[in-house]
Amino acid sequence: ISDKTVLVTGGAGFIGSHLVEALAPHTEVRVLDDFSTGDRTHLPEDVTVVEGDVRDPIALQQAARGVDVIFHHAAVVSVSQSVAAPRQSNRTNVDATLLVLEQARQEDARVVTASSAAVYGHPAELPVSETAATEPTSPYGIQKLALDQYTRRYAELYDLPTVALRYFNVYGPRQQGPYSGVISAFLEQARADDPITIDGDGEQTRDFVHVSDVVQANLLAATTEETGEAYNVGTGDRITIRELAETIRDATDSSSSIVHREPRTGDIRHSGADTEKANRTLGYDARVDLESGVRSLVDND
Ligand code: UD2
Repeated sequence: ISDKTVLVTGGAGFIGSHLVEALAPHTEVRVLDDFSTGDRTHLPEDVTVVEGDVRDPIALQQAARGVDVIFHHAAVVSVSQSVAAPRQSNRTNVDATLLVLEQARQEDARVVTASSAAVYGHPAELPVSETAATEPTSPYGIQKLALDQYTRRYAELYDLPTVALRYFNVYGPRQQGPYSGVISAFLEQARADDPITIDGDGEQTRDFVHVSDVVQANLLAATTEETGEAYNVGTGDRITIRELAETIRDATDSSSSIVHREPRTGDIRHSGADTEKANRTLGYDARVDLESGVRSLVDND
C-alpha cells in the first residue's frame, strides 16, 4: 500500500503502534488516539498525530480527511471493563466503529477493523472457523460481533471495501497495563521470581499470535479483493496455560513457583483458530511460533 495515506485509530496502543511502525516508512500515516492507554513514545517521529477521542466526529473527520485506508484499532480492550460498564464500552467499541465506517463512506476509504475470537464464545468445535456459530459470552464479545457484522455489511450495503480481522490471543512487545494478557503477566512474575499465577487448572488452551503476524494480516487486508469478509488471525496452534507458564519460566531461567488460583468466571476453556481462510484468501501465514516469540520478548523487551 505504498504511496497511500492511511489512518490508524488507536495508533498509539499495543497493536496499533506496531502497525504504524510497519506502515510509516512506505505510506503517509495519521494516528488518532486519545492517549488514555496509548503511549506517545511508541510512535515514530514522522507520523501526524491527531489527539482526540474516536467517539468525537470532529476529531475523526479531521484525522480521516483524504485517507485511502482506515485501520480501526481504537477500542476498550478489557473484557472485565465491558462487564462492569457495558454502555460505556459499547460507545467506543460499537458507536465509534459506526462513525468510522460512515467517515470512510465520505472519503471512499477502505476499512480494516479489529474483531476478536470473542465473537465465538465457547466454540463447539476446534479449531474454530469463520463459519462457526457466534455466541459471545461478554458485552465485549457482543460489541466485537456488532463491529464485525457492521464491517462486513457495509461492503454490501454501501459498496465499501471492508475487512474484519478476528484476533486470537495477541502478544508481543509493548503489551502492558492492567488488561495486558497472560504472557506479559507471566513474564513479569517470572522475571521477579514471584509465583506464576495460573487461574484454574491450567488445562485451558489458547492460540497465541505474535503482533508481527497481526501486522502482516492488516497489510494483506489493506489490499485484498476479497472484502466484506471476516478472517481469523491466529497461528492454528494451541498451548495449555500450564505449558505456557513452564515455557516462560524456562525462557527466563526463573526460580518462580507455579501456583493455581480460583478459575476465572466465564473463562473460555479452549480457543484456537482455523486459519485456512486467511491462508488461502489473503496469503496470510503466521511466521512466529510461540517459543521464538517468547524468546525474543525475553531477549529484547
Ligand atoms: C483474550 C483477549 C480478549 C478477548 C478474548 C476472546 C487478551 C489480553 N485478551 O482474552 O480481549 O479477545 O481473548 O476470547 O488477549 N490467565 C492466568 N493467569 C493470569 C492471567 C491469565 O492463568 O495471570 C489465564 C486466563 O484465565 C485465561 C488465559 O490465561 O485462561 C488467557 O487470559 P488472557 O487474559 O491473556 O486472555 P483471554 O483469553 O481471557
